[in-house]
Amino acid sequence: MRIVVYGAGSLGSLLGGLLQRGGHDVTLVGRDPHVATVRSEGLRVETPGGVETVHPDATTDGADLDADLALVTVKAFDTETAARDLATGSFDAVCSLQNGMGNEATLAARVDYPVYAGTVTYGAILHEPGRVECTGVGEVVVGVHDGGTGPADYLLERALVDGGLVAAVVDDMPRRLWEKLAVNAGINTVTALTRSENGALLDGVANGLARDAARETARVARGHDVSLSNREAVESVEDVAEATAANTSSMLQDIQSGRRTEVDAITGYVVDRAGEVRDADVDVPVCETATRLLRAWEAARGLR
Ligand code: KPL
Repeated sequence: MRIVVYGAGSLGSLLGGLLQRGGHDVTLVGRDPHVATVRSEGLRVETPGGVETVHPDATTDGADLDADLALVTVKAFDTETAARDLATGSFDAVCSLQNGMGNEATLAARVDYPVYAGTVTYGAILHEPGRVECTGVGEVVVGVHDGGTGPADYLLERALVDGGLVAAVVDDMPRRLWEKLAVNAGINTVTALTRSENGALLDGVANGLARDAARETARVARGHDVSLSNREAVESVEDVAEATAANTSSMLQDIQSGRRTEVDAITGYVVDRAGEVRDADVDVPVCETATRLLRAWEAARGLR
């Protein structure tokens, strides 16, 4: 199958590399010098099972591409650019595998292909151009954004499962997206603010903060009629922190590289949606404080 992975950061490079290794024809869309290195030397993929160099296509130009499937792995704030590019190409389906909420709506507003949503709990680090490491084998869960089944279910399942990923197509995507949001609110935010690896959240003060952020997210989800209990949200945070204990979360990688973070699409989104819940007392103090701290960090560096 021909698969475009639009966004060759840590996660996109890992998924693209694994799918190429699994027998698909992958094209990575990203930036130089990573793209130039992948073109000239290939992509070295380091997993707990071994190291392999694969040779996907790679390009810095995401317009006019043609494939069976496009997987979108750019940062949430770059989704609009991805949507414009993908609208000029030809695909049977497009699937957002990004952090944060609302990315599918941005894609669906531009492209004519069926748009799917997905969550990923693999840990990945792009150590240098052309070298990506899998720091935690998680899973990829995809489905129709609003729930139920869709025309490309089979295509997605074949692409991901045949490509060797731990993956499933599900029919309860809204709940899955909120659960992943709770994971990102707990893990990404707290690891970014405490400058720690995911595993550091398994105990101590950081654990309490991550649990509180997850509980707040679950409460807001329920305020929007999504059935996610506090316990389920907290368990997901702890399960993912354990499975990706050695990983540097994507938000901490952003902070370490002086890049803009996905705060607006994660805890910023939780805070916004909390404000919309009527007839209920939904306080989100941890998400609110974390959002203000991260935005202040970005503002001080001219990133917003
Ligand atoms: O989504 C992630 C991220 O870092 O963005 C997790 C799954 C929490 C892995 O770190």
